[in-house]
Amino acid sequence: MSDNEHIKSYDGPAAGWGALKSVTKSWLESDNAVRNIRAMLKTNQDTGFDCPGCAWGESPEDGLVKFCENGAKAVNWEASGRSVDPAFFARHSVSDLARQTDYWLEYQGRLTHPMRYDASTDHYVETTWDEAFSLIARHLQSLDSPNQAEFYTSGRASNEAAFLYQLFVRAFGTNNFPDCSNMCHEASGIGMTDSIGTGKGTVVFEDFEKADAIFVIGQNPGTNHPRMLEPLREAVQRGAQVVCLNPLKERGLERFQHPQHPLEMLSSGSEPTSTAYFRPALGGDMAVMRGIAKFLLTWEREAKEQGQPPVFDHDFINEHTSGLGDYLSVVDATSWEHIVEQSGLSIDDLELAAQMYRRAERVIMCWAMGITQHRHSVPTVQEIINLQLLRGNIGKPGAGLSPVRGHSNVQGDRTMGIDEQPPEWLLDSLEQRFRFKVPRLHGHNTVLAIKAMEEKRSKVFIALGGNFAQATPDSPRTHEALRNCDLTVNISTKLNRSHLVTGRDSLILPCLGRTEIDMQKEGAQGVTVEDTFSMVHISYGQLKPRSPHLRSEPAIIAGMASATLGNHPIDWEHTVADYSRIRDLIADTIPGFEHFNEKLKHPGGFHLANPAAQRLWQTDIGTARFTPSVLPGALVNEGVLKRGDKPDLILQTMRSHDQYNTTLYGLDDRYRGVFGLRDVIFVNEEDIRRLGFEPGDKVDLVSLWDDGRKRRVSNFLLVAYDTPVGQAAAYYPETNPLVPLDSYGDRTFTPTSKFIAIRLERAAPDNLIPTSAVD
Ligand SMILES: Nc1nc2c(c(=O)[nH]1)N[C@H]1C(S)=C(S)[C@@H](COP(=O)(O)OP(=O)(O)OC[C@H]3O[C@@H](n4cnc5c(=O)[nH]c(N)nc54)[C@H](O)[C@@H]3O)O[C@H]1N2
Ligand SMILES: Nc1nc2c(c(=O)[nH]1)N[C@H]1C(S)=C(S)[C@@H](COP(=O)(O)OP(=O)(O)OC[C@H]3O[C@@H](n4cnc5c(=O)[nH]c(N)nc54)[C@H](O)[C@@H]3O)O[C@H]1N2
Ligand SMILES: [Mo]
Repeated sequence: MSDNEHIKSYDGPAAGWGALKSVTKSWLESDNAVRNIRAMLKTNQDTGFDCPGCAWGESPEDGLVKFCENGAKAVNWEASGRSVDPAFFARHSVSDLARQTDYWLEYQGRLTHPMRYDASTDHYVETTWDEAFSLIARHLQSLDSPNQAEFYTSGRASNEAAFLYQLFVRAFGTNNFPDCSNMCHEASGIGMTDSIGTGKGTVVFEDFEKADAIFVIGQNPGTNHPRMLEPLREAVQRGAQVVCLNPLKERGLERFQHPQHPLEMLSSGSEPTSTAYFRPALGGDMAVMRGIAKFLLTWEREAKEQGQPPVFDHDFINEHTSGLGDYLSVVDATSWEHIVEQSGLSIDDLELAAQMYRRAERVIMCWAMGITQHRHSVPTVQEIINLQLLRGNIGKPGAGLSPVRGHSNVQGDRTMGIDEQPPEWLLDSLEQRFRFKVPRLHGHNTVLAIKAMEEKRSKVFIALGGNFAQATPDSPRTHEALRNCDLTVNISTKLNRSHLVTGRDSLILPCLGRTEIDMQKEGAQGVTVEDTFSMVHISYGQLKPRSPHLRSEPAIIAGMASATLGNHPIDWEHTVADYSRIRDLIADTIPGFEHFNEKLKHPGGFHLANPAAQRLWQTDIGTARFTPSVLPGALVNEGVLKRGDKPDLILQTMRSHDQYNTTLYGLDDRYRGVFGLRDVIFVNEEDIRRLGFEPGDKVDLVSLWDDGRKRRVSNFLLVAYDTPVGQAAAYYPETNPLVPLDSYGDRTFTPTSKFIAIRLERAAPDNLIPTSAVD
């Protein structure tokens, strides 16, 4: 393909025919077409398995299978008929494999056998489960302290796997639980817990049917939570407002056609999903929220003077909140100039947004990575909450907070105790039930784990799923840190780069996916997950496992645990013979899960109570809290500014329509008009010319930071794109080498993946072929 052919505009609506075509294509091209279609029809049904895609929930009354293009891709991808078996590893050395793209690696198919790295030949060789478990036990037992091991979790792990894993790791003696959540919704958890006493969303599915306005902030549901488009569209149809805040005009938010409304598809009509679309600067959302609050305050004062009904919900504020006075003082002290400059919105736009907010009696605020992957993400989340508190928009039907989670069980994993800073009640509860001294010292998050491995303080790295080497920031540096380890272990379904960045010893432990039948000693097992609305339900795999050598995640954890700890503190093998035994342990220790096995019998599962949704505030002060944060001065890091480096652009790193995090299903990004290529940077045409380039030029992206390290990715195609001036975008994970390890959110340690100061340089002429291009 020539460069021109990679870029075409996409005029159709989101979902609709394009999505259907794409799903059909991916089904028909898959090597297991019929089996996959059958599998897909079983997703989200009572007897089927939970979609391994995103964490969006369903209405419990609605028995319909929800149709979503990207869920279909996730199922197809897992049910691949190709195999990465011992013969594959005999053909390819690790150094050979490391030269392949991420797309190629996962495309090779499912891992089938436990494999051990042999450094003398640079090949993975087949091993047995017993040998693998005793190698792990030997390494763990030889450490000077349990805190020299890191136990990573990716958010697809079921509740049963996560609970067992945390029990094993704590019985071993550490709280080193870096997890994908550290890179994801950490700010939502921290900000919400401080302000309202719970870290989870306060709404359920039905609230979307009752809201007068739904704000969608820093989120691209058309790609990442496609099933969310339906309630958004229904909201618009019944006259509610959907207000989007996003620097990019995301197709899924602009217009949407639902595949299950055939008439509409025939006419190729589509209705607008959003009724207002504001395009702030990257990192400008706190300023937007502050601007809305400032308008509300102005109108509140005017109403008071004129004897009109108040704008604020004073009954709610008096009964349920603290700190209004201090908050209003910082709102007064924040200048309009500062708000306008940082938000990137005009005063007129801010006023319009404020009017839309004020007119709605019931408002839901949804947000995702555009909010959480910034340095000031916690105060931004808290400013969203401040606004909601002003008008009593938490804990009433049709209103509330909805941090839309990513991985299908990332929320459940935290509930089960995957937490490097565990609450005391959890540790007490484990100690009481299992009678061992639990470690109290807080452990490492993702960034701290990388630093510990870099400095050789940590020597063993074990990953329950995910792709740590690619999902994390500062890639070359992180890879070096992993290579420092004595042992790296990955429990995975498919080959990825984390398997190729090995410690001195390294293991690949292949596991069942969620689509597969999980047969244990006492029968076929189901596993549970918690969705973004705190609904917990059980699901059963339907497909024959890809290989007879695969084990389930709970079985693998039990194997590692019994090799390392014997039958302490539980009989691991007996427990995993029937997962209802794991659920009994959860019922004994985690609040809300009493009678767990019983409750699962209810079709659709059960809802974990959310105290804030009932206006019960489990904060240290017993009420919800207004947080009076000052708007940050400059958003670019002080160190960069001190060095006098002026960034050409601010870069956000995001997902294409054809990927699931580091898993690339393909190289297209249909809605953004990019085909067959991922090394692209979207830049406003005015910026391209200002910087002395032409659209279609090849550039290197150089990241600006103050530690003297060089961070660069090469040969990116410059694409002229409708993005605000100064605000660029490119895909993750290719751009992770640009994210400095030390550039993370205050309190969250979440890498600032949506705010990287960069310079553009002309790419060297001798190497102009982008690394991800295919013909
Ligand atoms: N198909 C598919 N589904 C997925 C995933 C996937 O990779 N593929 N990943 C899953 C996971 S783990 C997660 S966390 C979620 C991620 O879901 P999203 O958060 O939707 O993912 P991103 O692609 O990172 O998109 C960020 C969006 O925020 C906008 N944005 C970026 N910076 C800012 C900002 O400063 N302010 C505002 N207002 N907007 C901004 C971007 O333009 C983009 O539209 O999706 C989950 N679901
Ligand atoms: N620059 C930048 N970096 C980011 C982000 C960003 O927006 N920008 N987003 C961040 C976010 S929100 C997240 S959540 C992280 C994601 O980080 P991770 O969760 O670590 O990454 P994934 O790409 O989701 O993991 C994919 C791998 O999981 C394995 N896998 C798939 N299914 C299963 C299963 O059922 N069981 C097991 N054991 N393994 C399985 C497969 O081998 C696959 O290769 O990345 C973060 N990194
Ligand atoms: Mo995520």
